[in-house]
Amino acid sequence: MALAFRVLSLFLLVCTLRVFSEHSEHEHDLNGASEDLKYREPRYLLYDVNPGEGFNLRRDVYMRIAVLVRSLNEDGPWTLVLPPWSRLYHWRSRDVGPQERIPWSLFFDLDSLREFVPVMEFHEFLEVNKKNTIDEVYYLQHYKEGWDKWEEKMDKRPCITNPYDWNPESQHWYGWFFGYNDEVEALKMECISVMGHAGILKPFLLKNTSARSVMLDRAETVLHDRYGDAVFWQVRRSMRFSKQLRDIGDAFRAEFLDSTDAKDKTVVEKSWKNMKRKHGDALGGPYLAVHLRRADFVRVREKDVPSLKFAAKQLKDLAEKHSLNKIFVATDAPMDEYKLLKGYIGDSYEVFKFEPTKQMRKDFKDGGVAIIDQWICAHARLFVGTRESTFSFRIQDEREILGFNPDMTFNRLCHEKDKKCEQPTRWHIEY
Ligand code: GFB
Repeated sequence: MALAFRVLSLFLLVCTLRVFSEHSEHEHDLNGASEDLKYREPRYLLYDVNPGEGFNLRRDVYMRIAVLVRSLNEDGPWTLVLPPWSRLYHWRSRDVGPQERIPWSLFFDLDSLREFVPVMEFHEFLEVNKKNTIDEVYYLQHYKEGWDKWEEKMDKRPCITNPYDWNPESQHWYGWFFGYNDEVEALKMECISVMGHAGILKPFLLKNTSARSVMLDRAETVLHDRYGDAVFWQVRRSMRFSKQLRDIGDAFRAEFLDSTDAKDKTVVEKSWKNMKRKHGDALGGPYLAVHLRRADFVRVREKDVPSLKFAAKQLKDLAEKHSLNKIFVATDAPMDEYKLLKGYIGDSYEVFKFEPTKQMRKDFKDGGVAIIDQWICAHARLFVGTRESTFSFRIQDEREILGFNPDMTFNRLCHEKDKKCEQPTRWHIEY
């Protein structure tokens, strides 16, 4: 048993190093590393995010942690364990089967992620680990006393709130663990107050613990090391959607929107590393795409969400200005609201919405359908989003990667009372 575990560990380590040594954008080269470093057993970094956070902020937290794990690999082999998607607040469809323990491979291309950093699914980690325990969990929190001056610091502190429970029988901690709460426990759990960037955790992980598997809970507490720099964009570029979802989006574009990559100048290279587009390289399909965030936004961001009538007016004005007669609508609005919007737009424009088959909804769940909407928006000639929605932000990044003219990307709908109607910040891609 022990021998089998060591052989499997060595195999994983070799895979990890292979992925790493193929990494041309990587500054560090493990081929030149000492023998000692090459044959050290891999360590595993797991993380989770505040349960209330949505899908697209979670994608952003992945980026922060992926940069940390890449940096940890300068010292020895670490693998990032991807947190399964379970019970997200917005994923409420009841007729699609359970929306729990969803692996990342349903939504993302893991080979592409691995071109930035070694990753594995949580179920793979459990197989390799051979036991259903995580060695150490650190629950990140802010400082109880608040702060009056920004400084990078972290300290072990008593927990302000603690969602983990001590199990006196097993002498372990139990908690949510991405919906694996019946199966997985932790050997140790402590709270850390932290103010700073993700990189602040590196010395702690290297010097203050030698645990094989370490989990950082509430990982959104730490910030991006450098927001918007070339490394930020490398990890963002590596986050390609799974091919099956892209294919569905592409088929919809071709059938209804007269949009193909060859015509639209949006052909992607096999590896994101070989794709360095300039602004204006991409043309996009002959349609205007809108991300119209409604649902809870109508309530919590009332000042940013226009009435359906005013949204329709803005869309018609933009479509006319850019001579586009097809409008694609991505929205989380209920069907009756969508129909109202379509009515307000009128017959002068063809209005489309992606309507998945029953089977697609079962196979890809709410998350997959949302990604298909994002993919179709990313390929439009002109995109207009919703203020402060991370869903819209991720479409904007995708369009930066494809090489659109920023004027055709950084646009948003405005509330009728918002006379200034300030447009989104332009976060441009860096190579
Ligand atoms: O992605 P997300 O974090 O963006 O959350 P925000 C919105 C979720 O709603 C998505 C669904 O993950 C989708 O499941 N959704 C939104 C959509 N727009 C669309 C769409 O056009 N098409 C489809 N198919 N689905 C934040 C939340 O949302 O809003 C926070 O993360 C909080 O938890 C805040 O609720 C108010 O950044 O827009």
